[in-house]
Amino acid sequence: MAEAVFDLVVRQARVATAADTFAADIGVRGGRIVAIGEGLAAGSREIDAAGRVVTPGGVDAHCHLDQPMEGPARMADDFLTGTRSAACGGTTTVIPFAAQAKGQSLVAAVQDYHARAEGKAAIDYAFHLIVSDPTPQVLQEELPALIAQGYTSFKVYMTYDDMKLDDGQMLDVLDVARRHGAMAMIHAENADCIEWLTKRLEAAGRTAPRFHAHARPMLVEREATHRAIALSQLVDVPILIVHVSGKEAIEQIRWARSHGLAVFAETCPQYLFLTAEDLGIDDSYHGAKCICSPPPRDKSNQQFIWDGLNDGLFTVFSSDHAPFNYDDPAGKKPGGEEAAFRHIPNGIPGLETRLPLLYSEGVLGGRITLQKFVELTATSPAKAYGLHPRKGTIAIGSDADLVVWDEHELTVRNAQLHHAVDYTPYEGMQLKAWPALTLSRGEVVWDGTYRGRAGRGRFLRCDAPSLLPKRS
Ligand code: DUC
Ligand code: ZN
Ligand code: ZN
Repeated sequence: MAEAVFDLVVRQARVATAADTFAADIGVRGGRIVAIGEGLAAGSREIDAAGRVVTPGGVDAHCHLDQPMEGPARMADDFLTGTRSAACGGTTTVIPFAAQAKGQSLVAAVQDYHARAEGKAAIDYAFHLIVSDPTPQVLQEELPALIAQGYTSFKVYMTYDDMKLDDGQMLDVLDVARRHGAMAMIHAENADCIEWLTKRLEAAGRTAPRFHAHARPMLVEREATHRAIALSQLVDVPILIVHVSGKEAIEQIRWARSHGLAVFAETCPQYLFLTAEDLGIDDSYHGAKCICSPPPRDKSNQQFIWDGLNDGLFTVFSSDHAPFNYDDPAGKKPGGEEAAFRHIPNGIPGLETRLPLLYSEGVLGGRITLQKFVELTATSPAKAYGLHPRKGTIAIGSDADLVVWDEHELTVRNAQLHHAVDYTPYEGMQLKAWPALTLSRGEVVWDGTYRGRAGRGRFLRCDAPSLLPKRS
């Protein structure tokens, strides 16, 4: 038997990157890709990928895990169950949020979040920050210091009472992003419009889950998207608008791009595969399962999202996994009761289904190319948040984070998923593919059975986002 040259060789893969598809063996040593070629020498371990597409492991750049919440709400997934679920769906890097509570120091929020991840994460992880209280201390000291330490992206909210910033505060934090080379992510919905509509709906007794979508129509997202663009233009800094839901917000982003502004955008599976009808066509409470913000729109908007994925409008495709149990006083039934939509925690699970949904309906459904799939789910998110080329691609020197795909018919069943949430919004959906294998730094973490281990995931310090202009 020939002496092993590699720790692992993945043989005869149809390797897909954001640029190409080609047949090759992949040689792995020390958790990294060290050779790509034909007829590589033997590995201590060999995986036969003949005829199989092999993509980079997914980078889910927008998910919420064990994020401290106001009131009774508690996220169902911590770092253990969330990263386990991610691995089983082909994702090998997650970027959840270290969220500053108002009155809290940003550094304390980061320390607390590290404690939540440590010993639990099964795949590698970085943190975005959420800035909810931009005090002078945060703006002048904490945020610049954290950016320099590898937390190079942060999210700001234009809605949610416990998170939202006014326009002046937005300008202040955007200015920090510009001066220190961070990526600013913006949740764009107009808080005052939402509150005004919510009160009117409540006064009319319209409090069933489906009215969540009535309280957050496209207009409120469109207005806030335009305002975010204007604020970024004033400061002269790139921004990334997260969870874009449909046509009118897309039009604002196209307008910005046509004026030469660096406005990036993200969308999520819920805007391709759910509609407002999933929040209920009558007053049934089950619609609470699909309450997220912005809400899913109508069928016609789904096509605008597909078009935006295809033509470069969107840079990133993330899950916005925000896991709350349905039948749970800490979840979608606050205090154990069916509640008015205002009180239902926003968010749906999606870490494990993100890649299979897009691969099945996008790639195998003939809507996007395999290259586009890799770009949106791995390469561009890694570039947007300073993790490329370590993550997000198949190249010499990159971590051996790989997915071997199995194209077969299957039905999504929550019972077969690995998160800790008691439902999936995609229950019963027919898919055409699922990862046969997920490798994280060369270790098999999913082969039809979860093989990961709590605590094997490593914290990743992010470099300056490579999508941003270089700073001199
Ligand atoms: N909306 C958010 O902004 N964050 C988490 C989940 C959601 O629906
Ligand atoms: Zn958001
Ligand atoms: Zn989110």
